Amino acid sequence: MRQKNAFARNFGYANTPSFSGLPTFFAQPYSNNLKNIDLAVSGIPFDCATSNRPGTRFGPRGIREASLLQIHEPPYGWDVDPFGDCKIIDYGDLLIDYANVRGFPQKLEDHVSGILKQNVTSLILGGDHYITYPILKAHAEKFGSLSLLQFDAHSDTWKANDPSDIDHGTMLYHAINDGIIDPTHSVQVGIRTTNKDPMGMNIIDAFEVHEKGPINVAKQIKDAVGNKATYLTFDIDSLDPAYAPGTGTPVWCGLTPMQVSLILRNIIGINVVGMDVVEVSPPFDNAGITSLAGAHVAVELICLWMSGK
Ligand SMILES: [Mn+2]
Repeated sequence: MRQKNAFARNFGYANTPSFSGLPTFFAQPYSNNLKNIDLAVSGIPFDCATSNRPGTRFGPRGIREASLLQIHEPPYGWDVDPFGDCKIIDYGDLLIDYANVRGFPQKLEDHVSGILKQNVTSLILGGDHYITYPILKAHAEKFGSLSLLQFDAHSDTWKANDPSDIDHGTMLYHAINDGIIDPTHSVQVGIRTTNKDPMGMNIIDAFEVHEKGPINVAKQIKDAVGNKATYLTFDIDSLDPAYAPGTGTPVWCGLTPMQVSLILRNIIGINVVGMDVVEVSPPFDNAGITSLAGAHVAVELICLWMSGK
């Protein structure tokens, strides 16, 4: 039995208002000590790989602040209570040298490897979607070839020549060629942009989600990823711009939060080994709804990860 996380249960009551204090993720302790920790949440405020409009460097801060709006009771509709039963810390942000973009990928890979080596699971708050590439490398080093479960409007597998390119639209092309993602056991959900070469990835586009419904889609996902070590990356632009306008490259006809929530709650049992939520761009947000969506997705991913343990 895990030690109860007493800190979490003091959050949101009259003596510890959610609107005061330092805005850590879900009011979890801010710590750089990974000893006996189950999950480290860290921010990667990097948006130099953005093809359209930037701003996701403010994503981790936006998600942290929005996370404090969530009720402090166990997340609704799940059979787990991560903030009561897991030891979760806010591991802070990776310090990025904005003047040394070329040095960033290795720095990020080392950051994630440092978490995984302590047998702690990593949840990353982005940042643009490029960051998933070094994160995947760190996970593949530990777990071998990975299944990728990707929620996204874009495939991010557009062909590119140079693996050292720092680009949020080609990193999965390189990751598949590297062999760190096994495309036959990977699924992209919510796609609605054209890429003639899917590179063998299983694609459930946004139209298919609307037509078939989330329960059927969940079954397809479970069949595809099986028991393989699965990395889950959630690009907030998988949601329709109505729910997530604050993102670099919005595309209409996206998923609804309810569809996402139902999909995630019906793939319990898959072997999630790492997670990220990316592309939240507060400067383009309205009323904080994209940050709010990012914070809710992050909590849902934590519940899914915990449910599969
Ligand atoms: Mn993406």
